[in-house]
Amino acid sequence: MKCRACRGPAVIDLPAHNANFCVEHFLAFCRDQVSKAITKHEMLRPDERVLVAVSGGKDSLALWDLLVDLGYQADGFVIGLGIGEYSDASTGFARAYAEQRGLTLLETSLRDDHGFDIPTAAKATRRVPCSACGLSKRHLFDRAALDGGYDAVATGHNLDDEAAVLFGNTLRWSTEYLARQRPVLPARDGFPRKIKPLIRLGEREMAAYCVLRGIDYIVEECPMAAGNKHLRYKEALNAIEAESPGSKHAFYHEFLARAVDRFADGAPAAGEDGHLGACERCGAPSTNEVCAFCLLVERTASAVPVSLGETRWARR
Ligand code: Q46
Ligand code: ZN
Ligand code: ZN
Repeated sequence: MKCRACRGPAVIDLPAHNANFCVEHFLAFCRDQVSKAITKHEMLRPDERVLVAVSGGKDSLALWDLLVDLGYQADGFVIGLGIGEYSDASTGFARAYAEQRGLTLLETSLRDDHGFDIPTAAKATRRVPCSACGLSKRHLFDRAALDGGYDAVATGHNLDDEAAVLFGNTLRWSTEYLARQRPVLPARDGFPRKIKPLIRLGEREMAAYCVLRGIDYIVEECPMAAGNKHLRYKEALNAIEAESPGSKHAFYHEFLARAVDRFADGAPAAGEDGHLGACERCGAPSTNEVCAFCLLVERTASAVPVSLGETRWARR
């Protein structure tokens, strides 16, 4: 197996790209893919500041590493979700990475700063944990970006993630979600710009990138992800990809090139589905007097804290 660029011994094969690479050229390939995504979708200008949503997993740490390597002013932000040891370990990996590289990591803890954690929120709201978790992350990342004067929030969603979400949205023809499934959401009405620079790289590439760059990350999946439909969609897409390399890339990127605009009519523009004002408690943009995050804080304030093992979501 020889590297496509230098003909030296290759360490990784990428069937979707019909290529093998040595360490040096694989890392260059990853940088190139991120650079292409940023330029093509006008995600970030060289002088802009970006806040990376860091989880301690391979994707967000690789993203942070790649953005810094490409010369962007990128700081990290991690949220302690309170999902047992998983959260403690995740935050630990984020801190260790930032420390080793001398980078700035902003932190908040749901339990210490907002009075609840995800297992308690899941029980109190009687909804899947990912619902309170996603809501909290969106709210806190937006707030941190605006407070810190960042131009954009970058998330580590990779090609596998985006293709799985697209698969789910297509199975149900969720036209509103299809219209919004873009790699860049422009800043509007008090929300910062959101960007996904890893859309040209898959999970396997991100894991290899971390190993080759010496980045330690949390390997375990979130213990509350059981029942998450996207895991099944990923398995289905992996089976197709194994038979037909490049399918995931074509599925998602051809959707962006040829289809996403066709759904634009079905998507309500900002504020169209209700007047967008400011939450009376925290000032965040909201269609109601009190935003969904402040309602969650209120709802969980009186809840008895539960540990991860007490919830029906924990994998055993
Ligand atoms: S949303 Fe759900 Fe993740 Fe939150 S509860 Fe875990 S699996 S961490 S990306
Ligand atoms: Zn090479
Ligand atoms: Zn609020």
